[in-house]
Amino acid sequence: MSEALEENLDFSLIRAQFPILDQTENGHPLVYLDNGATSQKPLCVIESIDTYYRLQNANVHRGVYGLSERATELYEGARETARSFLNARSTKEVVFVRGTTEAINLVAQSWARVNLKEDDEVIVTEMEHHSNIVPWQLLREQLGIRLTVLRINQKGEVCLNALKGLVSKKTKLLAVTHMSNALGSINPIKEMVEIAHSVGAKVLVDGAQATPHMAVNVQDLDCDFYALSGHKMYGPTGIGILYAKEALLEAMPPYQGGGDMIYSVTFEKTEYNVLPYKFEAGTPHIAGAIGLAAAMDFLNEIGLDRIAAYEAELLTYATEQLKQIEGLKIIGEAEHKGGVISFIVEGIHPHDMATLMDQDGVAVRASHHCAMPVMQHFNVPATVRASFGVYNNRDDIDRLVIAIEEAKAMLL
Ligand code: 7TS
Repeated sequence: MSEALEENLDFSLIRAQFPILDQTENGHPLVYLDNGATSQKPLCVIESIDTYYRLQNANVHRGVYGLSERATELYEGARETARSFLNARSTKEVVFVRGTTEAINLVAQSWARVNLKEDDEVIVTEMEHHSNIVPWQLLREQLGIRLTVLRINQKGEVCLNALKGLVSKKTKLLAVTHMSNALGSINPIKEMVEIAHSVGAKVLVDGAQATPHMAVNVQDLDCDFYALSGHKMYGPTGIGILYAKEALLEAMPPYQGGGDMIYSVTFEKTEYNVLPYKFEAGTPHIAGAIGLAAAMDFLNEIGLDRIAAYEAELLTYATEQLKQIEGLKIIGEAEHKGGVISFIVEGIHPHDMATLMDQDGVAVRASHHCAMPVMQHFNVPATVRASFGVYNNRDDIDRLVIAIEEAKAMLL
């Protein structure tokens, strides 16, 4: 990673936005490398939530008094920020949900439940997070659909020709992650969408890992559904987005019933609200939506293309450094890869490794990363995963390397 690139990114200004990073862990300055699990929050996000609760809090879509009107404006303003961030055609296509998990379950239980029948097929890849596997298994129990797996190669990549061979008229949905949380692989979504569409199947993209690292343009991808989580992209927990094409949402039944999602209710018949409110039952996470919009503004201000270039250089540097460590094996070496390095060290269990690294102030995750089929593919019980954010730099990678070496010295 060149210093020029760090300067270009105003690195010290960005880092100063994250007060949580200015603390010590076990006597060492904290190095936070678990961004795949959740990212830290910049001051602009923290302050937007603080201001909301101090000065702007009221329920939305119901009060005629000023405070409620302003809260509604902020909430709907956040929806417009999200629409623009994803380049959706309309705010009707932007549904606020709890996160990626809820977005996928919504699609499974609303769109898929009424549009799929016995023997219809959902294809998922072998690198999916459990959030993009289990909802389809639940649907399999409910409808008797088939769940087919697109296998990955030893680098952790999907093969487009294999997908071409797999799809058929029976395929109704391809559910695929944009970027793998366990391997870092970035999938060729546009090409995969074309293949799925050629047989009339819809495509759901799990964008949980992609949105903090690269520009996403849902119209360009032409995906039918796109799911994301605020907390992985410098926003709050408990808020996320389901993007879906308007015609699909229009035809889908509500996912949950309650206040806000109705137009009128009698005991005989209920008329549902217009989009996107039909899918937002109950008081929403207003502060969360406002915080998420602040996070999107933060990403836009830096520029996602610059972030992607910066993190690509960081990944190259980290890969080179880690490859020099004897006995260390990187799991997942896709050509097109984001800022995630999963690894194992011969003779050391990943949990022991991560526990000792914490003693050095380095926070990494050791687990199956909620992607157990990926672990099975590579025949490992777990990996240690370092996942980068926009506030990480070469010094953090150097500390990562030292922590691994020290753990090795202790355990081997
Ligand atoms: N999809 C992917 C690709 C993910 O990485 C995650 C969370 C989810 C879905 C679920 O997101 P949620 O916000 O609804 O929980 N991944 C991780 C991880 O890698 N470590 O902790 C959570």
